[in-house]
Amino acid sequence: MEPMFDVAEIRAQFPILKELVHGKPLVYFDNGATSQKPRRVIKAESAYYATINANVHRGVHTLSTKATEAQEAAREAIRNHINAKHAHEVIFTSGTTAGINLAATSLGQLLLKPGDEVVISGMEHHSNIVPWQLACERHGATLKVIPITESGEWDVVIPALSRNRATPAQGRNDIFNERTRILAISHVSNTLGTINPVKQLIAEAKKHGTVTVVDGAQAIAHLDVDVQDLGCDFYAFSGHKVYGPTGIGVLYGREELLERMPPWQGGGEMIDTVTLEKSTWAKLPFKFEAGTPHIAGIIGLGEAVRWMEDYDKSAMAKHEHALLQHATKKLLTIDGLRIIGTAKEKVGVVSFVIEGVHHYDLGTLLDQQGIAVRTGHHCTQPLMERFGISGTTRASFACFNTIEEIDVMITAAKKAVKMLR
Ligand code: 7TS
Repeated sequence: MEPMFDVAEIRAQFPILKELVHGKPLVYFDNGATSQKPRRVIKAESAYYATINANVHRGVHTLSTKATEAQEAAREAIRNHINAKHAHEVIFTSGTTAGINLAATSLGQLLLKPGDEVVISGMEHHSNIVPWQLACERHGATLKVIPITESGEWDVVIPALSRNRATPAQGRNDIFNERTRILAISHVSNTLGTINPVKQLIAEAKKHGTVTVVDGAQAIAHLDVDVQDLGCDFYAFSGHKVYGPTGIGVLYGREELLERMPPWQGGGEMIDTVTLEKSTWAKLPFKFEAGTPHIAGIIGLGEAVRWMEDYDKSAMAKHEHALLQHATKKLLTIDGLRIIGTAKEKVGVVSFVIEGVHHYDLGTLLDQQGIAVRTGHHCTQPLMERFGISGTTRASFACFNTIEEIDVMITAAKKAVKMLR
């Protein structure tokens, strides 16, 4: 039997969906920027403050023990959610950006020498570009970029994929060589929605001894992420894009590499011993968690992944795919509209431009109707340059969105286009 997905039951758990915006029911299509939070997550965070607020790993007193236990239970829930081998491979950060900066700084120090190469792709978010530029600059390494096709996919030959194709792929096949130290790529593009064949590219990277870092910011809420199956060395994501709180995120790292890497930030909690001459480091994961963590955020994020685990992930993905298909079909009925990102494998993200209509104006008029979309370059300026555009209007869906909401957006967009042309 087909798994059931009751969207009304899901919607009832998100208090914000009852809000009115400009007197209209909120239609929230900006989940790529941040997703909304179910009541369970909001409650878990406030219950920490209301009942067990204390610092972790510090005191012998009861509240501190309870806070520590709640934090470590959240770490275990997240380990389970991404199928990491060990809970100490789950490092808490403030978000994807911090996770990638940690990886780039520490791996850069461990691995990069003048003349080495780091590979990223042309569809990366700025937070998976700039930290690598900084690391390359610091260590005299070169940044190499996988080009992007017209449909918004990596233009690269991956033997495991091209074997099954009728015609061989055209793209670059000179990505890896004996100097390639790090591959840093997004699992899913925030602007295009493309689901990248990360597992296959990671397998290629491994043949060259290249360390792999995956930016999972846009994948974690939509795909069944299994870090061991992907074979990646690192996987970064933000809590706030997976129905969890802001200000908290995760960097998964493979134990063997985390052990060899130098710490990123120094301070309390990350040390074993300190003298005025020299310090030694705490064991994993604490070596990478300097200072008081965002305890409430960690507990909230743990609850968010537990909440997701209560649902059939494939039914959720199916629902979101139906939203994507419906939105794509309906948007294309708007005269002069072009979708940016037409890959075969996509999550529920549609970016588009409309002839004679500026994305900012369209976004403003949609907001007047209670519809939240994002406009602009989406922190992917090199990708905008690749497509020769200044920005797009982007609708990004979550499991609580409905087909009816898409129809509301289409009607509003058609009205807006008439006004703006
Ligand atoms: N990587 C990707 C692929 C992202 O989409 C984002 C945020 C980040 C990294 C950074 O995440 P943060 O939580 O550390 O800020 N993307 C977006 C977006 O598409 N619209 O607003 C933020």
